[in-house]
Amino acid sequence: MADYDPDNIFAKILRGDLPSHKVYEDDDTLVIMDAMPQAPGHALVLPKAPARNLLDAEPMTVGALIAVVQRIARASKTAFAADGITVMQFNEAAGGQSVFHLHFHVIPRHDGQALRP
Ligand code: DGP
Repeated sequence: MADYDPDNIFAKILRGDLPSHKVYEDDDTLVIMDAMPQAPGHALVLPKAPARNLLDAEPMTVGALIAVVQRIARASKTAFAADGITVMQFNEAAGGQSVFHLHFHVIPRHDGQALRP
């Protein structure tokens, strides 16, 4: 697996070098809206700690992150009057990852509506 690249897009957002639509922040975690949403309300949950993906993240980092994923999933279900929530997470290019800083997708879903590609 490649090393962590400190100049990936999410690292730049976390440093404040690039803009983002922030929806939640605490000491360990930042939540932003996805710039290419697959459905309205598509959010991304990022650890502030550098981690390329789930395969190289510290378990403590993952623990804090998943608690926020749950919090955002619950809040999104209410805020977007969703029928369900999809949580997705990809690892390495072969696994569908395109930005190499660990993140979870949290996507509000409505009955009968497919995700945008
Ligand atoms: P993936 O690495 O495949 O899990 O998905 C990366 C996601 O990041 C994808 O849904 C699009 C989103 N994205 C890419 N560039 C930016 C950006 O500059 N800002 C934000 N907010 N999202 C981005």
